[in-house]
Amino acid sequence: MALKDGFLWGGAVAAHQLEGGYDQGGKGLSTMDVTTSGDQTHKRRFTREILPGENYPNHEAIDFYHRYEDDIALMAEMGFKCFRTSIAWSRIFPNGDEAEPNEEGLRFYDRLFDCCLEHGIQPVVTLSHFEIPLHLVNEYGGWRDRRLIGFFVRFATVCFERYRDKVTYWMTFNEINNQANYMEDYALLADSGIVAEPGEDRERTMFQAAHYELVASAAAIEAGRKINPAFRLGCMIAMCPVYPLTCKPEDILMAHKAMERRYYYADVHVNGVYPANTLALWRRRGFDLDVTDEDLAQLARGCVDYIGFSYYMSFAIEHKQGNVHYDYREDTDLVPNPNLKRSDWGWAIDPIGLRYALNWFTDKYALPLFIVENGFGAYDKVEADGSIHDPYRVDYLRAHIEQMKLAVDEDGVDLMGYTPWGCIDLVSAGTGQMDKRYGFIYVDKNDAGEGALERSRKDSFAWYQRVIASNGEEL
Ligand code: P53
Repeated sequence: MALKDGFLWGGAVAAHQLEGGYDQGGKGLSTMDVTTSGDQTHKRRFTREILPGENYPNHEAIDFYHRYEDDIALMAEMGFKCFRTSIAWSRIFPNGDEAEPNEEGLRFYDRLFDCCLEHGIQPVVTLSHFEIPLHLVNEYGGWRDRRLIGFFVRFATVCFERYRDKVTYWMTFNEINNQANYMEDYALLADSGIVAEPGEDRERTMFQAAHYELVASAAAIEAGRKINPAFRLGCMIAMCPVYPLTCKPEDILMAHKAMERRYYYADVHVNGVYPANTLALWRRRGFDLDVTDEDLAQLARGCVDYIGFSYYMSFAIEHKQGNVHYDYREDTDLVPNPNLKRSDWGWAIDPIGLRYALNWFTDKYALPLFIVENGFGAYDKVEADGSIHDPYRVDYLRAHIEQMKLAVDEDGVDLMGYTPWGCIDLVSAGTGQMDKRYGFIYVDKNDAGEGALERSRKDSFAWYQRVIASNGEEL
């Protein structure tokens, strides 16, 4: 038996990608409520307000807000032990900066978590998953502003106190390192609510915002521990290992530098201090960041208990001539890995990369790990009889679970659980599409927003049910 008893099999989603009900229950607007849909060739756009004639896929999403009871029953049918979702900050604090929370928003998550627990499903909760109250962007410029630390800690504390006896597993910021790709507008916006100004030094902006987030995360963790010492408080890292394209020393060092840039956030979460490489980079750039002694003390008091991470793909990089400082530039220096196939969205399929990632985290941090996202975004076809055959999804997940088991069995990785992403079809974060599907449960809705929102079981549903029932033995 590779996996321990009590292994947390389940699935993962995020509030804005499935709830809908964007203006229900006293909810305020969130950044994702004013972000349009896109597709493979068109980027999503942040419009700052709701404009007529635009398609905002998160307004309705899959209407989980009204249908969660039936959806959780389907997850229970698959045998889920846990269900990872996020709390929409703007349901609890509609503007983000109020003194008192919105009771109706709190009650929604009471009902949702109670429903999970009645089915024997543990909620696993991310506090900030790619959205913040829109007011915090318009009034404060998002995480550019130090005052967001206080607002976030208040939000986290309210959630910890309210759901003290319902939720054990928490994560502070989803894929906090996604913004390492700061040249992509979406990366800055999703994580930090930052709209970059023309000509601004985006790298500096990113490091400053990420610093405030890391301090806020540490302060929340310190508060959470006092509220319930049994809480398990983690971070969440987007793990895309960066491989050297060749064994040229320049490429090896380039890949190493890329890994430092993508994962310094984990160093801070785990060790409570900035690594030397990041401090050296700030010095070299001449960044005079707002980092106080009290901040540094706070970081050290709020280290995580475990590392949650997503894994979809690996990257490859080569050292380009003239890049004397081995700076990581995700938009220009990544290259296709000739050894790997890609999804329809260009994501390299690399199951062994998951084993590599599990080993890398374990060797570097020696903490329990939780794979809180993994999955295959694909187009699905509904047959005339309503069935959906998705062997490509099963192939992807099987290959990754095999590698995950090897990491536990042969490499000694301490793994808490596995929650594939988008266990029910939902709105894609990157493109805003519905037709980029990850689910075991199909949702009848397409990119144009058409469909009756009915749910049905794909072939992968019964497959995953068997996987869970056999604790990963029957793949
Ligand atoms: P979508 C990029 C790279 C890796 C993970 O992504 C990413 C992204 C952002 O697009 O995000 C995570 O929906 C994220 C989820 C997201 C999921 O991966 O673009 O935590 O919110 O939906 C899949 O296909």
